[in-house]
Amino acid sequence: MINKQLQDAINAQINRELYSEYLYLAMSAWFAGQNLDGFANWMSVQSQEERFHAMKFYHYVIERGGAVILEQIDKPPGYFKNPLHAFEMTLEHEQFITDNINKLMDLAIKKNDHAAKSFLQWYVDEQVEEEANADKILKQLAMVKDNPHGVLMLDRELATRVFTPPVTAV
Ligand code: OFO
Repeated sequence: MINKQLQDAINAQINRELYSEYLYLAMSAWFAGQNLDGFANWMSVQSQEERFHAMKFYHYVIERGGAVILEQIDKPPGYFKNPLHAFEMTLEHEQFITDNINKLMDLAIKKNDHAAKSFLQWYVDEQVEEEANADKILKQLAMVKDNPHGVLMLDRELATRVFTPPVTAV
């Protein structure tokens, strides 16, 4: 049975993951409106990953005999100054998520919940990748600045991203 405090903290994280899904979907829509379909694809895949993150928590709470409580999801921004701005926000958001995953891990350690620690380790590792992915594209965008040729080249590359659910799926 999951500890109530841990259950509540995971429910709050489910909400953050669902907000992440919503945020990246909003970014995908914005990029599509800019005719940057590769960026839109990347954000759409990112959005699907976030749903996966939320559902992995969701199933875990149920499996541990807890209750999933869904809360209202905040409205994401619908406008971004340029691609660089969207990726600055993405990296900042992922750093915020990492911070919250670390807090969840701190709580699992405090409660001496070994199962939760093992489960949360997947997210700790995943966040390294989440931040690195956003940071890489942000740095590439900073390199090309407003050069349309560079932005279009990057757009082609981001068009190749596909969603592959991790094999460790709960
Ligand atoms: Fe779920 O990792 Fe991004 O937000």
